[in-house]
Amino acid sequence: MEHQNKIIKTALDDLFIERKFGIFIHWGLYSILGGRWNGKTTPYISEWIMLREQIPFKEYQTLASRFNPQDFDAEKWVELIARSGAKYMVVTAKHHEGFAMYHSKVSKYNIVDATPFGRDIIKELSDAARRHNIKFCLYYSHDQDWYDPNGFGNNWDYDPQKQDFNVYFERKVLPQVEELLTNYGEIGMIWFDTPFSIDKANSRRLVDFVHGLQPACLVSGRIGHDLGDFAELCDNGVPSTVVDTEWETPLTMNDSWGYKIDDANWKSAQTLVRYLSGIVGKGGNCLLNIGPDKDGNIPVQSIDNLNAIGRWLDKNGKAIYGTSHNPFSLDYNWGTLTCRDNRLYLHIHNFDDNKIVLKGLKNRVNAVTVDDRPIGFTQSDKNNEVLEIALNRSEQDFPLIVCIEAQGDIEVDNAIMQQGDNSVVLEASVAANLCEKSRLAINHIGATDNWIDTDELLGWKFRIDEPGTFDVSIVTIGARADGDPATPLEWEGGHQITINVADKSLSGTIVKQVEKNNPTNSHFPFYITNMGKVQIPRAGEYEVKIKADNVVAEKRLGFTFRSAVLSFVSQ
Ligand code: JFZ
Repeated sequence: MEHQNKIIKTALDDLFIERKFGIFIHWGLYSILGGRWNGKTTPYISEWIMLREQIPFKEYQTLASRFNPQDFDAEKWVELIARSGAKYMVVTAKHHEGFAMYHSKVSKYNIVDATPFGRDIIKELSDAARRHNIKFCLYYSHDQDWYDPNGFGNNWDYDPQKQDFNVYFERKVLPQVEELLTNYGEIGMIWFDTPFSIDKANSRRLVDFVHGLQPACLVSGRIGHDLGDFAELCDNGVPSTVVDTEWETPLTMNDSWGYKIDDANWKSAQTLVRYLSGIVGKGGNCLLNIGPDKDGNIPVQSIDNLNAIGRWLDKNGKAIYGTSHNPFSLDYNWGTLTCRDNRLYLHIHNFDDNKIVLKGLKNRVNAVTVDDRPIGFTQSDKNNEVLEIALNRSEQDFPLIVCIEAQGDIEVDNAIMQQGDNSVVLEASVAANLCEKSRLAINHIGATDNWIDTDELLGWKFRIDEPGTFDVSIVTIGARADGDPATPLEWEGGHQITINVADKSLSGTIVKQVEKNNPTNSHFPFYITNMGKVQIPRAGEYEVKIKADNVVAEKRLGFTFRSAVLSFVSQ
């Protein structure tokens, strides 16, 4: 057991400290449809089309006879992945549709036996990955299987009352996982997903089964019952502050995972690099998705984005690979940080000043560089070490990496402090829970889950160095009530909230006064309510507390609180 734990620890360090960035590939029979069925576009993610459109398996399975991706070239795909700077890849060996993208002896419903193409793409990709030093990993839908009569999820062909999950689990899942972990060399990780119905005993069995076959193969957090080797965040989820365990964000380039003809909502390369940098700053890995089409071509937008990310990483990879998360308690308005030994990397995502002010670094600084060229800085020893860095850069440089070379390993004061613009950001994720019987948890997008109870009370202590008048606002965020990613975000307002700032109480109703871009996650915008002004006349330690006097919870979302912000107005 102890030996096994050591093996896992080594594998975790390799993936989550050294590699940081991976590519997800969603490819299956759904790629042939590209999100269209009977002349109409299926809503949201395209690989769910069989369920969305309730396509009978007898009809859906005929797609296999049309699967003939003549342009598929494993070497070309992996070359592109390597060029993007990714260090691992995860390929769908079987998605919810139930079709094996490899030569399976367990089920004829597979790419070699059931298609005119007849090639094992998992074999070709695993060989190519090894040639390029990319850690090869697999996705396997262990719970949902809409083809198997006993798999979970297909209630349009099968009667759920008559299904026996154990039969599916014994006769398909275990033997297919065995094939995957036996026939394709070392597998870095297996990405199980949507544990909607599996019980704890079966999750446990599957974890042990994987480790028995390949002790160093990591198991994703979505195995169910918290039994994974690392945490998998919700789709496109990014936390608000550092999460100090191994975790990964699966990220889409547009909105769908599988190829979708009508999804043109592409993120730019700059946005994607900001995601990567923001995620690594908070201590996570970024698994960025591509959805090749029916012919085996990767969408041109994805190719362009991967090439651009690769160029950025060629120059700035030292601020990503092998680093540890932001040592401060919060991100800054201008971006995030990573560090390694005596180096602190500032990741500047955006800024509208000509200098960066960094408070709380305890080390003396030897040099500050951009692209290995020294730039000007001043460091005072009063006022808790304020470091001022002169910057004058154009928007296209962002994220811009600034490297601080300090004397000795980086040490910081990570109290909550004013930002460079003197505002104070109080994130739910770093609040103290002041209600004894609190059940409040923070979700994968940094907001409170299920704030419905009026007994809840959150608080923060922080320091003010620049006193003055502040506008107080509350940031809330949308959520998905039923956990289904294929529905739009929902939001509830109308809650009566009281926020106590430096002993002054402000009360108000939560409404969507302003919608603002969430700087680290374009999928979840901020909704802002202004609560009024407070005066903080002197420097010193202060406290903020927030409670709900009344919560509206018709959609069972409640008060989806992300942060309270004190914006500096004047001295
Ligand atoms: C899952 C898959 O369903 C999806 O197709 C894709 O592979 C993505 C990476 O992972 O996304 C889901 C789907 C449903 C839930 C969570 C994640 N859910 O309802 O909780």
